[in-house]
Amino acid sequence: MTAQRTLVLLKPDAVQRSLRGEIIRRIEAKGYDIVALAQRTATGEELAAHYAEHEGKPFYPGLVEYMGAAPLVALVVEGVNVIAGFRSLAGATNPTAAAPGTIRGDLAREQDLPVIQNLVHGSDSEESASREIGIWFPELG
Ligand code: YYY
Ligand code: MG
Repeated sequence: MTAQRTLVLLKPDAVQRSLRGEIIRRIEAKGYDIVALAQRTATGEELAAHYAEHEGKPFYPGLVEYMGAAPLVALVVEGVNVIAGFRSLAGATNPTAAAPGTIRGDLAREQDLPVIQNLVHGSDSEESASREIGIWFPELG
């Protein structure tokens, strides 16, 4: 397997809870390389493109609202098999199900909210990674 790139987001809850350093530490400690990093408040256009696969689902409006309400950090992370590898570091979508040792399992918790706040996003396939890197870092796309 040759090196891959994946698109990671440190979601607004990660920024608000000052967990950027802790999450980036885990990515670097694993041995992955951060090749791009930017903090900003996402636009509606970026979020509509990023979450197009979820449009129409019950959690979609809450998801887009939460993701756009405060700054997030977008990163491009590189390494061998990093797409699957980062999703292993992140853990399951629902923080209750996420295993201890993972970012979501250790640092997030389920809450009574319309959307799951789970700190991070990671691309789920090579196709998604290339599409998502093009949304957040057009200069790398
Ligand atoms: O890839 P991943 O982030 O683990 O989950 P997705 O199924 O792609 O969903 C994207 C995002 O939407 C998830 O991180 C939280 C939110 N969400 C939700 O609030 N409620 C669900 N039932 C499913 C997903
Ligand atoms: Mg996903």
